Amino acid sequence: FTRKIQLERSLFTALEDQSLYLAYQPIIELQTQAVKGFEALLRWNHTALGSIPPDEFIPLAEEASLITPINNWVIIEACEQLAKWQQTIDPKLTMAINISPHQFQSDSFIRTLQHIVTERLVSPSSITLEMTENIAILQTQRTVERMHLIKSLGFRLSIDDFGTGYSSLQYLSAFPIDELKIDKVFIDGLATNDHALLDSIIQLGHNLELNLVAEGVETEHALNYLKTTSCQHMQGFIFSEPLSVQDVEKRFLTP
Ligand code: G
Ligand code: MN
Repeated sequence: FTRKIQLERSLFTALEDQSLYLAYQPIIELQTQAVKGFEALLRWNHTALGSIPPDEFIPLAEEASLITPINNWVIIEACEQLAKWQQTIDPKLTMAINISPHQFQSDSFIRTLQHIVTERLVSPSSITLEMTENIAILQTQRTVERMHLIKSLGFRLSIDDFGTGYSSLQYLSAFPIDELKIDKVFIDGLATNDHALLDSIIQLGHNLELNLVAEGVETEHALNYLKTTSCQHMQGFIFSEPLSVQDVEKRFLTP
């Protein structure tokens, strides 16, 4: 109880004191091992209590009505960071940003996207918005319309944790999406030579002409298997954990 109150109070200043920050995990092209871009991941390093997982602080932020400013900050911050790295590292770099189902339905989310476009913070075609399949559980028609609006602004759309949520495949042809991120559970299966579902998901994505990203790749074995498939990209500890801005620049900024 006291921990909860302590966390909630600190959340009010977490953006200002920079204890809330973004970590960036590289997304790699499987065949060339080249860095395609990064996924921005929200992290909180509390001054007294240390690292607080998003699962714990996101519900608190929702309760304290801080979730909207935090969500909008994440999008703007990740876009501004990408604009810098496109200038200093590689102009073709992309950024993936996680969007919650609630955030997806909010007007301030759309206004933030419009702000990025009108202020030319970065090209929207280099931004991929990731959402889980659960986004479609309710209000399918409204969801599809909203996706078309986001696409018309020029952003890319991706389904995160694919294969673990909403079980209907029907939405795949209704949604104007560009990419599937294959959930880690299907990659983990490779350890026991269990690749029937992984193969099927890759085939499905391929048939729908979607870009594919394998998530949570941790072993050489999994990496080698993926290289034999038509999956284009991967993300995982085998290449890199989520990194701080400084660590990204140490590793990828060649003087
Ligand atoms: O829901 P989403 O797929 O966006 O979550 C990504 C999370 O997975 C991040 O918190 C990230 O730190 C974690 N992650 C990224 N790569 C790996 C990995 O190779 N192994 C494990 N266990 N976790 C990972
Ligand atoms: Mn994600």
